[in-house]
Amino acid sequence: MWPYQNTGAHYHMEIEILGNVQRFKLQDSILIVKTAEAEARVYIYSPTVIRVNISKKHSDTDNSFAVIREAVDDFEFDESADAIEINTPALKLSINKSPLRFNFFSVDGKPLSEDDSRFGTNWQGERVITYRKLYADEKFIGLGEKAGNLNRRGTSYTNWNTDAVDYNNKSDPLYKTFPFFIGMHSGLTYGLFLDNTHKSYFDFGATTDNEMSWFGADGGYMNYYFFGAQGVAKIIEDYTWLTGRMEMPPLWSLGYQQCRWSYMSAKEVLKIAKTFRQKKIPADVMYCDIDYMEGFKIFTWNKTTFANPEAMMDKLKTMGFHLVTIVDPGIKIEEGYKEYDEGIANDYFAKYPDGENYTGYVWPGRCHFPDFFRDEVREWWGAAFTPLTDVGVDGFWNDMNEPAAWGQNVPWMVKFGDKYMPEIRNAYGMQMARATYDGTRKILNNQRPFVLTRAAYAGTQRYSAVWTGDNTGTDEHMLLGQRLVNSLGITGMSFTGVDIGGFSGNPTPELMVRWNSLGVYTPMFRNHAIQGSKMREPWEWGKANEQIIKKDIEQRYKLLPYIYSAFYQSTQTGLPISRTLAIYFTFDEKIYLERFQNQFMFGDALLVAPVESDKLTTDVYLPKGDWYRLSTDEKLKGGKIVTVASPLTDLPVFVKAGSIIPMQSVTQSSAAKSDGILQLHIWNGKEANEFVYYEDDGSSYDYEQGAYYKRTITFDPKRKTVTLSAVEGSFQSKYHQINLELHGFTGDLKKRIFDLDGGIMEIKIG
Ligand code: MIG
Repeated sequence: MWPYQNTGAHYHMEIEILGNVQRFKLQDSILIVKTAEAEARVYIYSPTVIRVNISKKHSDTDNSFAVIREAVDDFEFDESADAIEINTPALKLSINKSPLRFNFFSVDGKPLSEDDSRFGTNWQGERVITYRKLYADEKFIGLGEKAGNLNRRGTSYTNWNTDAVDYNNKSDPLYKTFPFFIGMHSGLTYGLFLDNTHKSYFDFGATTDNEMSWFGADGGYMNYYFFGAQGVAKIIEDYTWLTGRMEMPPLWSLGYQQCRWSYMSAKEVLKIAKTFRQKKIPADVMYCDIDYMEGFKIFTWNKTTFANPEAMMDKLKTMGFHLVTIVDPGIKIEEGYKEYDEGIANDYFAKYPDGENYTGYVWPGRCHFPDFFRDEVREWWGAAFTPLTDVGVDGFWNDMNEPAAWGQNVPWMVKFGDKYMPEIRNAYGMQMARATYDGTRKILNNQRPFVLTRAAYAGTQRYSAVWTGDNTGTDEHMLLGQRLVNSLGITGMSFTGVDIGGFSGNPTPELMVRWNSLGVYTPMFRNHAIQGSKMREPWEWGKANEQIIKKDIEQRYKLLPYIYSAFYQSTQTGLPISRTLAIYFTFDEKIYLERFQNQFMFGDALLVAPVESDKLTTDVYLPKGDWYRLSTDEKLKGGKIVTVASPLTDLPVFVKAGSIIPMQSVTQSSAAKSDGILQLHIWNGKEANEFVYYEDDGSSYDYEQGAYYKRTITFDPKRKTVTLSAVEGSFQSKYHQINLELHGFTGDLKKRIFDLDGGIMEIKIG
């Protein structure tokens, strides 16, 4: 029937293309459709989320690392001669019977995404691919941490978590796997999440003469969730509804973080921390990279250079610092080393088929690798953090978890849980982060751990922040890093960062200054560098540059109330902190142009234009609307390209007219005593606007019991009022007054300082 069937398949494997529907039935709210070669199962998750699962042979174990929701248990469809039709209030799936094809439409019948009618879903051996029709004006965004342009049209990608040391703007794959993208065409949007941890492929019209896009994996099921909501933000909301959202991070982790491979002794860590305080450069976090350990053995301290970690931690705490320590998965093979002995005794390591433990070579030497796919192993790992937590460490940096051993390749025959490496590699880092998060959360007893991971799979936002691995100290990498952060945000990863300054190489002083100014507007603001590179701390760049960097870091601390509220918003809606303009200006062609594609919104109000360190004047595209330059209050009309000054002292940052930004006075750490005044900034605009202000103790889980402080702040230009709704929640704000700062208004306020109380407050501003 198919002319392609016997014509020399590439791997001498026959191509099996989904043929005609033979029969179908509804069983337990799952529509099961059979053809000669396969069966498809269709599930409804919500009016805008439908799942299609196609397999040659379905098994009833249906495990996902990513998905935390279940299908609804009510399902209706209509049948016609040619098709089975599923209509939800928001989406229509038309299942073509001969041959079996899946075509999605908006409720009013406009095509959102359709199978290529010729090839649909097919197999070559175990490799399963779905070919889709490509629309003339179709653009694609997503896949998380992927190099290249914002618009992924014309490119193809592979997901295979890799220690991508020295990557560049063409490298693929990198460290993480997020098989979720958003397609946009004809004024319509849709999303698609291929929940499959095998090596997977996405081709956005790169190889098919602009006729088809395609995606698939080396094994497993063609298992995708289709999102039909209109609007990129809505699709992100649905995707994070399905795969989970981050929880409130510890406030301290939003402060400035100073890292290096490595600060070599407790003395050095303390010296750096002290220098921040002496120079009055705000900071919250110090890091210990691998050299704090004894022979790189995880969960140990070096007996000479970190002889008394408790004393070090006490001093750090007195100075208002938190410490994050690195952990790698590789457990050194050495009798007498606790984790090795326990892992052997309890059989916790990944195995060869003959039952021997897999051995790879990493920093400690020969290592075994915990099998994080088993509950008991994750529990053991999570409980092993006490040598760190007992002395007061509350941040845990998970590195090398692609997993990376020297030489990279873990043999395909190595078994994790009941699966072999090719099937689960992409989820290993996520399971390590999960074990770390669950375990340390338990140990820390109601305090929030901070977890940071390099490798990840869809859903990792529930456990951990991520950083983009080993970048390089160049302008190009600064801009690429911003795109990675923006793209990670599309796939639920809101808490993200890059190595400010670049991991490899030595940035110029100008780049270091510029990159720090961009770090202010990065969800995680962390400075990190490779061993052997020049020191990177803010005072290493000359007096004048130190002052600029200091001011930038101070700006970060002023913005913390705004940033913390943006994180709260992300816990509620999945919207990231750093938002590609494609979220708001989806069908504005200009935002996809290479020279503007790095621009992003930081929270609801700020548009940030990253710019190279040697460009002191730059073009910025301001989308429709009115904008103000943050530093000068200069008003600019949007919907056009503007040329603006971009000196190293003033990164181009713009405020959307009508915005509300709560700020605070500079403090030296996020926990330092506040002056008690919330600086409430409002920029004039024509339209009413709202901001949800959120605060809690910043460190515990008491907010889950209602110990938070939340109020909606409204600016109404017609009525000329600023209103604070009554306080929700039982937490006492650390601010007892607001200082109203108006921008772009005429006339002066008679009174600017207002005492805060819990009731509705209405302030007349004109
Ligand atoms: O083989 O721990 O990406 O941030 O400093 C290198 C040393 C291992 C790679 C991480 C980097 C970290 C480094 N690690």
